[in-house]
Amino acid sequence: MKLYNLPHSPYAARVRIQIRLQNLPVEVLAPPVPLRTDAFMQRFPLGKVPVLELDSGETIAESWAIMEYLAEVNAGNGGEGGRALVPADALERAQMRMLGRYADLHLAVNALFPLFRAAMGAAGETASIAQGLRGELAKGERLLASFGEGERPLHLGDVALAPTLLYLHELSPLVGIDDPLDEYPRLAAWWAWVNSVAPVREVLHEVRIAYHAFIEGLSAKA
Ligand SMILES: N[C@@H](CCC(=O)N[C@@H](CS)C(=O)NCC(=O)O)C(=O)O
Repeated sequence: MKLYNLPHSPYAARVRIQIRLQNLPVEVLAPPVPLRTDAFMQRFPLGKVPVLELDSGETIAESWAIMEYLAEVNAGNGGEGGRALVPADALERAQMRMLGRYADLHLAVNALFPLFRAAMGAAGETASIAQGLRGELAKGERLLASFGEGERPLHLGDVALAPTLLYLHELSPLVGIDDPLDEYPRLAAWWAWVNSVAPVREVLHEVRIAYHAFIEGLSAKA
């Protein structure tokens, strides 16, 4: 299998984390045709990265669909030495999906995208972006509290959320917030926990470096 990847993409990063955690036989490559071209759209209908290409030539887009597919076809422990990332219990699986949807439908839409637009130079109301960010982080704090105390194994929801939080750390200083998790102890403890897992920490580090290179590339062009 092949994963078409962009080094700074938080969505591709999720899948790269999973590949490493589960030790999956997936080759990570740049897209074979340039993004935002007809050729790309023809080959990959949704027009976004990441895309997983199977050995049969079928393609799967959308990071969550890719992660669930990889988890299903590697049910159990993943590749040799890998770990299961989908809980056996139905409630815990629902919580895993809630965390993933919180990352995509709440935190990204209402906090990360406005911050990205600000980073790209769009005029935006700093105070309202900061307020939106705090509101979404407060949701995450309550969501984690609703899951209860106690240790649990890492799951796909954690893998999905981690790159989003990395970007929030990178971008929140733009709106005057140096440490976005300062007032959210559960999220801060969760962040420390996921970063204690080497494949998570290593991929996040790669994304941070790639993001800085991407931004420097943009400002060199400007
Ligand atoms: N919901 C999609 C989002 C994918 C996405 O937005 N990918 C960005 C990179 S982070 C992309 O392909 N951008 C290229 C473009 O929009 O032309 C997922 O979860 O995979």
